[in-house]
Amino acid sequence: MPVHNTDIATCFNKLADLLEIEGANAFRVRAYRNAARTIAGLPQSVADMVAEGTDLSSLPGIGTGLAAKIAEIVETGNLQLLHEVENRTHPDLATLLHLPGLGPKRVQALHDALDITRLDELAEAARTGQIRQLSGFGARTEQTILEALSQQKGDAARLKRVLAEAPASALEAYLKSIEGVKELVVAGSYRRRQETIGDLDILVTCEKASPVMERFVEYEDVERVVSQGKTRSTVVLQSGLQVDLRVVPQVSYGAALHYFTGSKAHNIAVRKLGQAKHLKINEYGVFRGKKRIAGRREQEVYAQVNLPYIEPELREDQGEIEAAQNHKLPTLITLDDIVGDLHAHTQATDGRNSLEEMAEAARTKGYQYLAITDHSQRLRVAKGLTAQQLRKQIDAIDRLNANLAGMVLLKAIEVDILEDGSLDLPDDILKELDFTVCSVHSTFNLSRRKQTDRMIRAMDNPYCTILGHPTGRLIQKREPYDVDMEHLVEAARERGCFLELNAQPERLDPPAIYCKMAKDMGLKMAISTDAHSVNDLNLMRFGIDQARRGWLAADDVLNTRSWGELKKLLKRA
Ligand code: DGT
Ligand code: CA
Ligand code: CA
Ligand code: ZN
Repeated sequence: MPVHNTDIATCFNKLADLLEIEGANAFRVRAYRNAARTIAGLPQSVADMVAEGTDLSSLPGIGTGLAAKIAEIVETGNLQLLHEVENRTHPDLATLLHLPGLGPKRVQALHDALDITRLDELAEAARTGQIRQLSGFGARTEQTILEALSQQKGDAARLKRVLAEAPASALEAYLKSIEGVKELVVAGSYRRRQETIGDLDILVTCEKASPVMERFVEYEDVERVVSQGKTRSTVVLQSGLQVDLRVVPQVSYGAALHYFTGSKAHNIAVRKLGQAKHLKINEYGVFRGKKRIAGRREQEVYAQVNLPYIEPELREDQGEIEAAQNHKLPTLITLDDIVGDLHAHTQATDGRNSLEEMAEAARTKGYQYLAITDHSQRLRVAKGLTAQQLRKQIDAIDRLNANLAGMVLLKAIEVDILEDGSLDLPDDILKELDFTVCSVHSTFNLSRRKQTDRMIRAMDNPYCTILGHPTGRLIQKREPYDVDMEHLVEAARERGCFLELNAQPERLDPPAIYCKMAKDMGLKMAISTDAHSVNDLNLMRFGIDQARRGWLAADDVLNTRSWGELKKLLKRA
């Protein structure tokens, strides 16, 4: 069975979780988490690198110790150290760690006091009111746990799209190597770039004699064959991911691609337009009576119902059909439109690289600018900068910029929005900066009115420029805080502030509907990676996916503009 980068990352994350519960050294825990992130973000397969004899310790954040552990996982499929730690802790405890409201200390406390190791035991204890009685826990924590558990149930079967990329491309390469296979596309929600996917839908065209169906179920990563037929088979991979494979004749390729890309609601709307013209539209083509009049290409399906091509990211039946009829479809932003990044950390706080390394990486990407936005003083999870330290960083950036050709580092900060809506650094240092990203990192559980007021008060500060990760959600892990987004967008626009679209694949914050709302209300957004390493600058593509699902064009996005133009936009009246 091939070892994917995500397998290695999962292994390290699990190890970090268990070590954290054990109370291991924080740097050691962080080293494993950082390694997991690095590996998950690599474009090439680590297993291939090992096979080629590449020195893994040349990767950022990977020392010789970690390199040896990676090789061990690739070669044996296991990590001895993880087994050892699992044996002395309790492997199930790690799953508890990721629930909102629970950290390593609390997980340990639940285990010690109530012998809880599993989610069902936790649910039971929460339902019977045992948790609120523990010291360090309250009724509110108990409630948070219950809500998180009920939310997890419906969600658990879905996989974050980013985690499906490696298995999807491995399977794609395998299927493409089978004789007689012509076209192949991963369709469904994966192609629509949804945040999470229920399963993979792979569409293939091939020559008649192709053994693709036989070979599909023999794929080495298949755990279970759910069904096998001539044109349609379903398997479950070792990871639990389900894959549907459909084979259609080449004349039907476009119609099938349209059908299996979905969404179902979009398909139904298009089919209705067909019915009005006495056309039948299905996965085999567009038919008038018995005669197939189109279907080779996806575009033809739309053309038959007098529509221009609609990008997969828009196919949710949320106004795209009407927009297409009225020639109002946006020209969606692409990665090539991006000329800089407005949110990045360095090792001055919780990033991994130096100013120089970040600048060099941005220059290599061809960016015109990169904003350095380290954390502000009070943030507990990171060693935030004091005003004095920030002043030093400003000087360091000025010195560096003097020697940077064709690229500029912007002086900025990710400043905390405190509970009362004030910013975590004094105005007289904020005014020295090119702009600020203002973020909520604490007190997530305020009422909707209080949370909204808090964030609006932050924007009342004339040095507030961009609201960072505006809803605070972590996909499948932490619910957004309760905030009135419409009100927030309106307030931002009135004050000359902007919203960030955070590109971290576990954030993708705000969700696409709010990107569209911001656009409709005339508010531009910054698509930012929130990079914590040079490698993270590559996360921009996930932000682009989300922006496209939010209907954004290049013009709706701040960092498609030169610094000269952007500077004018960011300046508050
Ligand atoms: P998922 O897997 O839950 O993330 O979402 P999808 O959109 O990938 O849904 P899936 O895998 O059930 O089906 C793939 C596509 O096939 C779906 O997007 C549209 C099409 N499809 C499935 N069932 C129907 C149906 O009953 N009617 C129509 N018109 N299309 C369907
Ligand atoms: Ca699917
Ligand atoms: Ca499916
Ligand atoms: Zn940040």
